[in-house]
Formats: sequence, C-alpha cells, structure tokens
Amino acid sequence: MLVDFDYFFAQCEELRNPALKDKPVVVGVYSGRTEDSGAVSTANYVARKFGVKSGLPLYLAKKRLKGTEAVFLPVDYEFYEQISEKIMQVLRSYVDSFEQTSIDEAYLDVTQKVRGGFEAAGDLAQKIKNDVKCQVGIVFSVGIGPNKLVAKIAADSQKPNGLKVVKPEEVQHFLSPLPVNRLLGVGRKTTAKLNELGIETVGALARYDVQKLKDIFGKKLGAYFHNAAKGVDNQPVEETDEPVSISRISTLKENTRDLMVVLKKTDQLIEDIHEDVVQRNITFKQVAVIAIMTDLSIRSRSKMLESATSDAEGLRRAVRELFEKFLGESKLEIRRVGVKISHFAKEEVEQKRLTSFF
Ligand code: TTP
Ligand code: CA
Repeated sequence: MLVDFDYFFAQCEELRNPALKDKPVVVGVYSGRTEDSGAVSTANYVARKFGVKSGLPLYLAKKRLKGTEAVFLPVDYEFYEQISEKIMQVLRSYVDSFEQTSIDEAYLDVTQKVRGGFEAAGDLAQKIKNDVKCQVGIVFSVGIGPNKLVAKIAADSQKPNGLKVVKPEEVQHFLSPLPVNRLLGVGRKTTAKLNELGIETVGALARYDVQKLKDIFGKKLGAYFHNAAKGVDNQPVEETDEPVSISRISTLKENTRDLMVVLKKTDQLIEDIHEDVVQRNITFKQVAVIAIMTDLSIRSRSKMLESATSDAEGLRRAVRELFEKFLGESKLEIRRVGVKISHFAKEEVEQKRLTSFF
C-alpha cells in the first residue's frame, strides 16, 4: 500500500481550526520581501477549484480567490510534523514492514498480514483509514498494488479520500492509458522526448523497443522506463534510517535583528548538526536557514553549495551569508532561528536504488 495524506498542510490547519473547512485554505511560504511575495505550499480542495495549487505565486492565488472567504496561512512545519508522526505511528501498527518516504507519504507492506489477498488488503486499508480518521482526524488516499510502483500510481488516481486496489491481473489495463509523466522519474524533459518519439501513454512506452530506449536514455534508465511502463518493480518496502534533511531550531533569548546575536545561536545549532553529519558519514549540498519572526510567520532562505561537503566551516559560511542577506531584506525581528542541511550523499557514493536517484 502507498498511503498519501490529502492536501496535507492545509488539512492540518483545518484540523486545528474546523471553521476553515468550507472555505478555501491556502498554506504558503512567505518570502518576506513584500506582504504577498512567496508561493503556495498547498491548498485545500475548495481552493483548488479556483485553480490554486502548490507552487503558484501567492499574489496570483489571492487574485484567483478574490471575493471568496479564502484564508491564507503561513507554513507551520513543526505542527504538521507532530500530526504526521501520530499518523505514522497508527500506520506502523498494521504492517509487516514500513517505509516512510516523506512527511505525508509511506509504503506499507501488508502481504503477510492479508496472506496475499488483494480483497483483504482493500478491507484492511478501509479499516486503517477509519482508525486514522478516528484517532487523529486526518483523511488520506491509499493505493494497493503488487508492488510499490503500482501502489503509488493507484493512490494518486482517486484523490482525495481515495482507496484504489489494482490486482496483478489488472496492472496492464490500469497503467496503459495513463500519460507517461505519471511514472516516477518521467519529468517535463523526458516527457517531451518521449512524445517526440510518438510515445504519449504508459502503454505505448511498454510496447516501445527496449533496445531503442536504452540507446536514447542510457542502459540503466532505458531499462527502468521499460520495466516501469509494464508495472514491473521489485523494490522491497524497507525502513530507511536516513533522513532527507537534518535541522535544528532554537528560540533566541530575546527578539532581535542583530546578525551577531543570530550567528551566536546558529553556531550552537551548527555544532549539533555537524556532529550528526560526522556520525552518519554523509555530505550535504544544500544549506537553509529558517527564521521565525515575532508575528510567528516562518521564513526561510536556502543555498546550493558548489560541491557536497561535510565541513562545519563551509556550513557556518553559508549560514552567515544567508542570514546577512535575509536581515537586509526583512524588517521584522526574529524570535527563533534554525539551520537545515539536505541533499545528502554517502561518502562512498552508493546508489542502491534507481528511484533514490529520482
Ligand atoms: P503533496 O502530497 O504533493 O500534496 P498535498 O498533500 O498538499 O495534496 P494531495 O496529496 O491531496 O494532492 O505534498 C505534501 C505536502 O508537501 C503539502 O501538503 C505541502 C508540501 N508541499 C510544498 O510545500 N510545496 C510543494 O510544491 C508541494 C508539491 C508540496
Ligand atoms: Ca499528499
């Protein structure tokens, strides 16, 4: 099973304040330059009817929702993480093995639990949905299939509050008519390239000569596309103890706009993060700083380093640069500061699974 929480950040906001439920709800990241600069993180389905979705600039979202009772809220990641953890805990109690892939998504292997029966898996999914709704108050969509690839596409096919079972004998029929970009790893450029070859659907990709695909996309990727289009996927559902990012956040003694005070605090956070980096033997390529302002809005700035590093000094430099720039752009005082690193690579670059590359 793949479980994907519906309109997650916005649903968390509805949970905290049920009066929002019938209104368009938009959760956004405010960049802080002007009142409306920034982008939509997500929106509830009421807002989506007006064409508001992730990534849309906030000023456009406001325009599209003009005249409605729309509510705009800043991202409160810590709150969403708490809710996410509660749900994940409930999900874990039902599985043979479990793999969380993001704050709002997890794979559940229930093969043993249902003795391989797809109908029983559907019943189990309904039971888990009811349990999570009752215990946490959140709804999600679930896809069930013979492997992770099919489960994920199935989950996407009936959002929100969906439950879709694709039995092994139905895989071909289910995948064939879908556009190629529904496959993991087929982005805008690859889609364009495939379309040029006359391949619009997953079915057409499955029928396309595998050797030609390998010639065009390389051996590994060509083989992956061929298999994915046929719904073939043998990746196990397995717990990964590797986080996607490492972050630390802390409250300042008093609100400030003083760079030195901010950096003194972030130095402590950096030390902590660096210890984690050394222990895990990883390198990182992206550095972000987070500032929670006196009005409790959350701002962040990030920077991609030129090359991956595990160096504390490089991290300090990047954090300093980001806060210098941020303080120059924002007028409010800062209440809490955070540092986050991401885009990890193991020291001895191992790429066990192709999808981890995507
Ligand atoms: P998604 O699962 O892509 O979206 P969603 O849960 O909001 O909506 P649905 O699954 O019903 O289609 O992303 C999960 C959360 O990640 C989302 O609630 C907010 C966050 N997010 C961003 O902050 N920016 C983005 O561009 C995207 C796509 C998601
Ligand atoms: Ca989701």
